[in-house]
Amino acid sequence: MITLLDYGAGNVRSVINAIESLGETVKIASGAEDILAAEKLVFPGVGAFGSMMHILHEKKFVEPLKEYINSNRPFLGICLGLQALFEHSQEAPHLKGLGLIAGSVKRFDTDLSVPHIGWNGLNIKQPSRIFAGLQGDEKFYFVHSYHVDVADPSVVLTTTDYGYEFVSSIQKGNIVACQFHPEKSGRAGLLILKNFLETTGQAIRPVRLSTRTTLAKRIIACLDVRANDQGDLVVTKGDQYDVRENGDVRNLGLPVELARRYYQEGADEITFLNITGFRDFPLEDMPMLEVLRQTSQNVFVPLTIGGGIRDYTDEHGRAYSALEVAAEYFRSGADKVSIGSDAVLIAEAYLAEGHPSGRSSIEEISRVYGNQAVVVSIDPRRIYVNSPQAVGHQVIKTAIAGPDGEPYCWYQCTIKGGREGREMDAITLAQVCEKLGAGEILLNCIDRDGTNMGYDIELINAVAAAVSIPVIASSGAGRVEHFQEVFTATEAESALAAGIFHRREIPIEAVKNHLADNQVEVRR
Ligand code: 1PR
Repeated sequence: MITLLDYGAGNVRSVINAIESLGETVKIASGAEDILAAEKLVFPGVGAFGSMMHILHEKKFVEPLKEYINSNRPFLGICLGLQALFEHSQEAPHLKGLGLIAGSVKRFDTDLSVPHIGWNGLNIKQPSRIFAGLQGDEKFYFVHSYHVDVADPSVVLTTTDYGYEFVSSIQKGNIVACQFHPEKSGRAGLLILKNFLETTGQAIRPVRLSTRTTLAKRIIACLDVRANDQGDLVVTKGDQYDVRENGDVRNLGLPVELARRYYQEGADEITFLNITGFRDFPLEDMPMLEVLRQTSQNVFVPLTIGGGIRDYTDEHGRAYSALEVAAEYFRSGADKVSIGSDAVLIAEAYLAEGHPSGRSSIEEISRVYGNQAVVVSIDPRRIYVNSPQAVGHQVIKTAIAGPDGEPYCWYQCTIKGGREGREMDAITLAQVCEKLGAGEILLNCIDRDGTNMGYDIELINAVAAAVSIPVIASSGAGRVEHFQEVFTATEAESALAAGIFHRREIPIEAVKNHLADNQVEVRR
């Protein structure tokens, strides 16, 4: 029996699913007695250090946790579950950590994008039984803006490189804690979890040891989902956002099945976009939640869900906050939520007021679950102009001239799935959303969507240059060379595609082989 500490973190469902997939049963600790009686304790956490410590005190978990950990029984801390063991954190300087490991938690100080999101390796510093079966060159999934700074090097189990070398896991007696997410790191992650759950086994040092690790570029499979005219939930795909063929909604398969296939084919992340979410209300739209629950039971890479996330009042006059919607998605197995139309409206209000409201969905969800859990999905289209002064928006000089030879363009944001253009440009939107707490930008392009013409490199460069959070390139992938182009001609950390995967034109493996053959770091 595994006891799991659930203080309301975003990834609890994923950890439970992963442990259950290994044949173990999980008991959620409801009070001090459950912690003190535990045989093995897992402490998963994702989000903000401050709200975590507040909840641990509110639930009177702090003293029993210290007592349990000091009893040297098996303990596994994940992400914030690692950071909590330290004395304090720059993320909440006024609050103390558990102080069981000497040292503190620091924000990444690098020119690279923060949060550090994606698949990175481990420099192994000492033998451990959690490494049984690993080669040593596997990559694991990280999503964090802060890392631990250890006072006593003897507890360092692994380090990882991201701008500089940081401690990515520690081991002290039966205590193991890691910054990365084994529950979301595919087969390699499940192996680490399995090794922790088994109390026997030798401490080993894998054969393929690295001295330096590299963050891989991510290949993301995207499933645009909606109900077809018969009311069935299907994966569809638009051509420049038009999903109808001969009047019918294109049906490219079932969401849970396709997600499973892409996981097995090596997708680094999977994104579900409920493309008619703006019409209905997610918490009434149970099928989408069910898709997430089923998928997260056997897909162990990060899941993002988007569509309809906003404050909402239902027909009974019951008001729901976007935070409630996001909470339901996280409880159902999502690791990140994606906000589309609502982000444009929030940014418009921000620019009109000149200051944040503090109550927007982006601010509220990032405050509770951490900014790494909030993706903003942008649906722009090109508007050509003859000079930068022609409009009051951020304009770029383009090498792809307009229909009348216009040498400039701006990227108009749209809402409601491209149906309504707004007086907002994509660069400004990304900048405002980063300020409000978004952790990543999903940068689609209506002009390129479903065209197989390749990504809009100019758009991606313009937005990536304007923000310090990771940018996901999206729309237009048609050949393996398009992925190489986007990773060599832009700063994009990941590339998303849909049509070519749904239509089985190019397998994910072929994309990764091509990238690896061209010296682009990928997860194998
Ligand atoms: O506005 O918060 O309700 O969210 C709605 C979400 O659904 C947004 O993320 C929006 O991007 C998405 N969406 C809305 N309508 C459509 C449509 O296609 N009619 N799909 C749509 C967006 C963009 C990508 C697509 C890439 C790759 N599709 O997700 O997968 O363009 O396609 P490709 O590789 O085939 O070129 P809200």
